[in-house]
Amino acid sequence: MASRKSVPPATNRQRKLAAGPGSGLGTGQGGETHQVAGPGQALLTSNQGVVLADNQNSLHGGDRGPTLLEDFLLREKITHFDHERIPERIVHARGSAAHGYFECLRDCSDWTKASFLSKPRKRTPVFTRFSTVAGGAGSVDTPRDVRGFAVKFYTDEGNFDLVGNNIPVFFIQDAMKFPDLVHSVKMEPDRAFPQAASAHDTFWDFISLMPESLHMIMWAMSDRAIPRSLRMIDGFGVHTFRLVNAAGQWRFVKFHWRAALGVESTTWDEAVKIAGADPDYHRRDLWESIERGDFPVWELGFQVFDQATADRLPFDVLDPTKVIPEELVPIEIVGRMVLDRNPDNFFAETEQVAFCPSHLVPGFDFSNDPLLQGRLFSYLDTQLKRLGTPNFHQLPINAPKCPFHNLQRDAQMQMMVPKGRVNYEPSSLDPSSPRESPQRGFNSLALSETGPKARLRPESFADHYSQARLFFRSMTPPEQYHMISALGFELGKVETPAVRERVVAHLLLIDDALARGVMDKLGLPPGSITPATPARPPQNLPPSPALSQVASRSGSLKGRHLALLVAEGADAQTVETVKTALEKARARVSVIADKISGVTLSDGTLLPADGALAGSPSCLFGAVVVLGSEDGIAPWLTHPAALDFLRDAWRHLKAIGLDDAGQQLAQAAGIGSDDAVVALADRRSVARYLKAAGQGKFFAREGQPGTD
Ligand code: HDD
Repeated sequence: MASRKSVPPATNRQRKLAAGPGSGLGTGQGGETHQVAGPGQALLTSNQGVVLADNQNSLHGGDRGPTLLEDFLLREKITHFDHERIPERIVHARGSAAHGYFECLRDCSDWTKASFLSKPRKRTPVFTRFSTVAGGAGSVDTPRDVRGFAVKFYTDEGNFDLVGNNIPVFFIQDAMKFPDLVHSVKMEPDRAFPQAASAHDTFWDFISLMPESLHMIMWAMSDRAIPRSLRMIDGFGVHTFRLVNAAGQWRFVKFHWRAALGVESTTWDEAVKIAGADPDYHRRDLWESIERGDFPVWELGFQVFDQATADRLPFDVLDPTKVIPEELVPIEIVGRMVLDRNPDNFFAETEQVAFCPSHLVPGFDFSNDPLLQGRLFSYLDTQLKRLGTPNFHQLPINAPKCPFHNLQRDAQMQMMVPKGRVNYEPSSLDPSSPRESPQRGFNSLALSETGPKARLRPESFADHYSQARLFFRSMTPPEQYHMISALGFELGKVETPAVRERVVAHLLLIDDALARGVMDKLGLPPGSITPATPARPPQNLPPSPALSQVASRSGSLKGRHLALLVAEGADAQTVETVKTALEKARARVSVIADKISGVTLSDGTLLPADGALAGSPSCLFGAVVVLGSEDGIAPWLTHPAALDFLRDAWRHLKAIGLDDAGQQLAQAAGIGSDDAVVALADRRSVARYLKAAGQGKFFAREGQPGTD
């Protein structure tokens, strides 16, 4: 007799869905009722609403006979499954997102008539998606890459999408080159590798022939491209946009998101190890922080300037490969974003969210940046391909939260049922039919644009080196050293010598120390490469210290994830003191023990573990503490996972707190000592450890044995 299983109990999620209308289980207009077995339990149905009697077995002709074509329930289930995947995004395929709100902090009506910026404390719902660029949807979270930072504001005047990155400039100046750039960085077309990595010939070949990319390359080779957490990245709108006020006056604007936690990065070796230890590291971190109520926050800042200021700058504000140093035009904070709710469903929300830089609301306008102008076309086009219909705006995650009405009709997957005879305008048959409003509607600025038609690159876009130099020279020495290492690593993966040399020829124009450092890594003797010939000779612009991410450090432990590695028999009082101090400083503390069941402390109590040593290497944490007892630590003194835990913490420049047993392990691991390696003897030493851990990476350790 074939087996039958009873319907399993409903999950929490199903209960939630069953609780009310609009749940997404096949609703049309005006809510629905589910077929229910009892309180809180929905019955399993087909997509046509037919209750399933058996979800375990297909329909067989006889006990061991063939499966019947008649089985419409099997066919419906399998067909739906076969169609589950939609085309992944050509870039930014790997992403993680969250809901939240934007809170206006300043009346911006002098600058813009956008209502969501008109009143302090006014809140607007947002959905924000972070992404890597080059890898596929299933790729790891920590490659060296730019991070996408896209925010959909559901304003009361329509949706406004701010589709930016965590780097304020871009590789190219004209959208015409975007497909070439993306082809070059993605896996090479014949061999389909490397995945999610720019360290290969085609990318650097393209870069070496496109000097306009060099400023962005400086950023991409900086620590910004290997962030510790998505909660610790800044965001930038990149292009110059326009703000328009109620009187029709306009000013230029650049958008900046600033992470309240400051910008924090991993080291390269750490990023590589995290990729193996937890490929979903950033996604998990974002999700878990929000679940714990530790909501990530960003401030939104505007750089507002007029045409006269733009004319005075030594570069063109329409060129997306240039920043405007905040020392020249200050950033004014206008609001803050708090992400406080995880998506209910990854596909329905994170995957189907459709951002378009063309989604503007009254109070904003575009500039003539040629990269932006190309984007205005590309995103709508890609959403049509990805989501398959011009009705993608009806998906719950994309639909405006303010009323929307128009006379656009039909098309695939039309979810609305418009009533009446009138689907045209002008019309007289239905007085309630929607009408335009010159007062409230979006008006493009009436700017006069003239000139001969031509395919051209403006002369004012010709300086490709000055801002690359400005960036390198604005970094602190450790940051400069990391850039040299990153370039050495990436170019070391390039097989074609001519490509490596062409890149170095550009670096020689940016900064001599930079070029010499990279040449040394590549084994190129000094003087062996002739500098490139620039279209326009680089200038020495004054450095902008604000560009250094070190400047953004908060010094606080809030929001950081620390590991307490505890061996058997550790002193219960010390464990309690350290754990409480870290938690009081608002760090998240994970107890790591030999076994996931926990560890028995000196007083016989069992301390539950959050992770087992084997699956919790120190690369996953911002700083570490090791506590134990003489007997308890003994097995770890020859245990690779325990020794690597400390060796890596040392190599990755982390603050390390150690009791006596921890110091024994440190000695066995052969790590050195410095101000960020703290012997935990009393409360004062715990306070010293907290301070060291709050500083993030201890760069002074770099160059010591056992570090890179
Ligand atoms: Fe783009 C996605 C950011 C230039 C074409 N882009 C995409 C996403 C972000 C950016 C964050 C992911 C959105 C999401 O989470 O769904 N892109 C940028 C920035 C750029 C930029 C900051 C330069 C300043 N992009 C750019 C150009 C083009 C595109 C010049 C084409 C001419 N971008 C796309 C796209 C994508 C995209 C192919 C892929 C998936 C999508 O749009 O929705 O249309």
